[in-house]
Formats: sequence, structure tokens, C-alpha cells
Amino acid sequence: MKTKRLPTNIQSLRGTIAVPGDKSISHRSIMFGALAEGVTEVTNFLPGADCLSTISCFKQLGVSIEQEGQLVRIEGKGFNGLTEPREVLDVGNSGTTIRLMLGILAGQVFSAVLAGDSSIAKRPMTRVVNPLREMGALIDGRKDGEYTPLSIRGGQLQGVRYQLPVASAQVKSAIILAGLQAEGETIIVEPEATRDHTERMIQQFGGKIEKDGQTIKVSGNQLFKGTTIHVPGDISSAAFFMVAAAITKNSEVVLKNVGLNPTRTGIIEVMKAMGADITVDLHSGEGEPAGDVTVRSSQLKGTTISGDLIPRLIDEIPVIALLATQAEGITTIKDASELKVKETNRIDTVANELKILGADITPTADGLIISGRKSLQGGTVTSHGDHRIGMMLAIAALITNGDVQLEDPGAIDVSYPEFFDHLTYLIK
Ligand code: SPQ
Repeated sequence: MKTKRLPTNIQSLRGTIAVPGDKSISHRSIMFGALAEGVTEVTNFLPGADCLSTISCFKQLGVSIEQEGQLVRIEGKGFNGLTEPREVLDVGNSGTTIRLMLGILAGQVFSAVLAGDSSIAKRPMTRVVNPLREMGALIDGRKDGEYTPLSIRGGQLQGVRYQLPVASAQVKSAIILAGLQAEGETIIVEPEATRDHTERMIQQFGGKIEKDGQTIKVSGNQLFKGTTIHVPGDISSAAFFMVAAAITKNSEVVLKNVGLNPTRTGIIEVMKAMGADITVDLHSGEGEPAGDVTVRSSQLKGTTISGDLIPRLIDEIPVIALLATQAEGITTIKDASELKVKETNRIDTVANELKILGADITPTADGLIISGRKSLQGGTVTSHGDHRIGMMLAIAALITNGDVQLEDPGAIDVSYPEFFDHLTYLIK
């Protein structure tokens, strides 16, 4: 396995960077572009491995897509123009790809097989499969459709009323995508608000979707028109440098054009509650709000993170746990059992890897308890093939006293291929 020696014990982090495009929005721009009539152009697309998996799946469904770096041009086929794939659709490491694709394929009158890597093979799918079956799709797979490979034969769907058992934007989006192809109305009730990029993008493509509190309504038989999508920077990628600037000495990092959709900005609220020196300059955004975020070295204190804040920072919890190791007092993270079914069990991987570096961190059934402030030491750590764990550990290494070796750093390419270039640029 490849191992990378990480920069440690640095003097300061200073400079301005633009993090790559948002992963969730990049996936959705390809999907809606394919389902629209006419051409869609996407700028600041994230050319990370996950979003490239989405592109290759749509090419297999007969959609013509040209991608060069951050620019993508999609020749939309409309809801009725996709064609049966000849080979297995390979979603790679991407949960978003497989779950949203299932929603799209549920309304298509052909069959397809979906599979991904060894991490995808462990992630639960009945959360999406059950409502899609209820709507009329035929889906099978390992353990009655809980695990990949999954086969799906879509067809005429009926709208449903579905109360989501877990707060999940992927499940919500899959049902919305099926609802757009169903007869009648589909009503979805969320236990807590989750990222609403799908809902916003439907409107950008000229479609209709209603929202009333936690209830979402969508109807079938809509026509989407190709458009231009500008993807803002990914706050989940920016989070690593936000935390890095806060925990290192003499630091000031400016992150330009970061997506500031309120369903994603939980980390900013938590950093403020912990006493971080953070300022936000919000620009107006078309479809999605965005702005610049500046973070400086900070004196931090512990906090409690729970309840409806969790879905608004779910992917940032690994790096928030690192932040908490440098905060005075106890930080408690609860109501976050969804972390167990991400690319890895992120409760266990975060606790185990940070312990190797000397953190005082205890995993619980639904979160983590971290006691700060602890100085971190060197060691050999691993990403476990999880991009967010790999990046969190690279940020932790910045404040360790000994050498840190990171096993499987390549996992980071899933969402942030230029991560190490940006890190090297900021180290002064
Ligand atoms: O796509 P994938 O692998 O599920 O990616 C992750 C990530 O850390 O990048 C989760 F592991 O992000 C999810 C996120 O946790 C992306 C996402 C989306 O784009 O809709 C929603 C969240 O997942 P969920 O299960 O809560 O809906």
C-alpha cells in the first residue's frame, strides 16, 4: 500500500485558495443535465473520482458528455431518452452516485446492474430500495437488496407519501428523482432538514417542487430545460483548511467562493461556538449562495453538537473531532450514528486514528467524546480508503511533534485531487 510522509509541526498556514467545486452539486449537475432537454454547461465542476463515476454511468446510459477539467457539456436526453446499459454501472466509491442513480433508473423501462468498490459493498441500500419498490420499481441484490450488486428494472411508477426513517439527502433525492417520473404526487417528510441541492437544482432546470417545513411535494411529467450551472466551492473540502488555520499558530487562510447553503453551514456555527476567529463574506449566488471564508489561529473551547445540527455538518465531523482535540474542555458529538454507514464507520476510524496521534477521544453508540487540549504526537495512520479520514489526518499532522506517515493517501482523490498541492502552497 502507498504511504505518504506528511508535513508536520509547521510554523504557520497563510494564503488564499479556492477549494474545488462542491461534490454533491457536481453529481446533481450531471444527472439533471442528462434528464433535461437540450444542452447543459457546468463550470467549476469537481473532477474528483466520485463525480467522474457519475459521468461514466451516464455515458453508459447513452448520454453524450464532454468533460475537460472543471468544464462539462452534457447533451440532455430527457426523461425518456436514456438507453439500457450493456455493462454493469460502476459507481466506484460513490454513495451519492448509486443512491441517486437508483431513483433515476426506477422510472426507466429497462434493466441495469449497479456495483462499486469494497466500501460501497458494505453501505446500506434498503433505505433507498424500499421506497422505490413501493413506487413500483423491481430491485434485487445481496441480502434482499440491502447490499450491492443491485439489479433494477424500472417502469411505470406511482407517487407515494413517504416518511424518511433517517435524515438523508441521498434517500430524499432518490425518491424525488423517482417522483419526477411517477404518476401523481410524491410527498416526502424528512425527520430533519438535509442538504437541499436537488430541490434547488430542479428549479434551476425550470422544474417545480414545493416545500413546506420538512414536507416536500413533487409531481411527475415535468419538462426540464438544459441550463448553465456554476458549481460553488465545496464547504466540506474548505472545512479541512478552516480547521487547519484555527489549530495552527500564526495562521490566516482565506477560502474563496465557498458554497454557503444553510443546509451545509453547520461547521461555521460550531466553529463560532467554539470561539474560532472566523469571518464570512456572503456573495449573492445563482441557485446556491456562496462567499469567502477567512479563518485565523484561534483559542478554542469545547461544545456539544447534536440534534438537527448533525445533518448540516455530517461530513465535517471527522475534522471537527480533530478541532475538538485542540479545544479547552470536553466536546460531545451525539445523534450522529449515520457516521457508521459512510465510506468507513467514521465513529470508529476517527477515534482509532486520532488515538494513534495521542488524542483523548472515546467513541460512543452515536458519536464521540473528545477531551482537549492535547498535544499530538507522530505515528503511522491510515485513511482506510476514506477521503475525509485521509484529509483529517493530514491536517492533524500539521500540529504533531513527530513524523506522521499516512497509508493510502490516494483515497483523497475522491473529492479533493489538489488537496496536497493546496496544503503545500499554504504552509509558510
Ligand atoms: O457520496 P458519498 O460516498 O455518500 O459521500 C459522503 C462524503 O463524505 O463525501 C458521505 F460519505 O457525502 C454524502 C453525505 O454524507 C453526500 C450526500 C449527497 O450528496 O446527497 C449526502 C450525505 O449522505 P446521506 O446518506 O446523509 O444522504
